[in-house]
Amino acid sequence: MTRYYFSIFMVSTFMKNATSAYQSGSFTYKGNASYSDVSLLISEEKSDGTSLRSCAAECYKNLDCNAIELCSLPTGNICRLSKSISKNLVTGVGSCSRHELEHSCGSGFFYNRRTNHCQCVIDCDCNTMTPPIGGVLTTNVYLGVEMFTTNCMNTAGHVWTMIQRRMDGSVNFYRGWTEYKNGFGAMNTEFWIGLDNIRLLVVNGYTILRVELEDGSESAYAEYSSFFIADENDKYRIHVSGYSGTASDGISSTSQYSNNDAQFSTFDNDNDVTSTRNNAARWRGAWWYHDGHTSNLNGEYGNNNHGQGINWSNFKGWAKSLSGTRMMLRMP
Ligand SMILES: [Ca+2]
Repeated sequence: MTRYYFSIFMVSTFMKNATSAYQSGSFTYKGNASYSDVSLLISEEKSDGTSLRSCAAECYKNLDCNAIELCSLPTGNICRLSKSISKNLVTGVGSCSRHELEHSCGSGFFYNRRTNHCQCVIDCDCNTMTPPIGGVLTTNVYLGVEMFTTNCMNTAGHVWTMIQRRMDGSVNFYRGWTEYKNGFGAMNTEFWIGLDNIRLLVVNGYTILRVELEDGSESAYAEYSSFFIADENDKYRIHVSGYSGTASDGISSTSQYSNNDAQFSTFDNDNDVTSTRNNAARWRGAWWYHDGHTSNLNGEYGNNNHGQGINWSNFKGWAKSLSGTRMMLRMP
């Protein structure tokens, strides 16, 4: 099938924050679509005068609209605004013509006009999920060609991509470099999403970190408006700034034990500054250690020995292993 571009009208205001590639506001003809491909936002029948031009104008008013269908039925013409994006050209039943907003985000992606970001097709990252407030949904995350599974949590007014969770001690977190690089655990209990996946999120714009901590029924949080980790060549070195929250700063405080700007270490890959020992082994975890630590969220569950448990020292000190943690990222 030959693809051609069906220019509707020029748009100067709706797309002003987007790159110039979106200035034209044109639709791309995708061929006929079957109904199962469509998430209906509205279905409006007009007795006459429904045209591609007016249908496109309706779509531009709604930032959730990514495609339109113009259908000719015996009862009249119908304009459908669609949220869904087709991965491929679709041919189907009926006499509907489908037109999708033109973009340059690449195959399998669309341009989200609410966030001004390229985004994968529906239900393939946490930005497209809508867990209930305080709740969690599991999804696959596609960032380019990469894919991994994680939890999306709706908290503090945003849907976050979870990168770590402790809740019951059911998963052993005292593991080596390869497992911390690739990830381990179970989505319905405890997991570490993997340093390579965290790095993938960061380079795709997930640069706000939220840490939620639980000590029995007591909870606290820490947020960092800027979060970044380097690649494996620099041992996933961490950089955070812009702390806010109720737990006090456990990563970038002025403490001599602060973890900021440290490389990641595991018991079998010692990248800390202490020449006489491996701090991952000393603190029974895997973390960004210089020497001591002000946080140790991959420490040993239930271990209340000094510095060896799940610690956030400014919240409950070094001799209290927390009962639950969640580390989560989102885009600004
Ligand atoms: Ca060492």
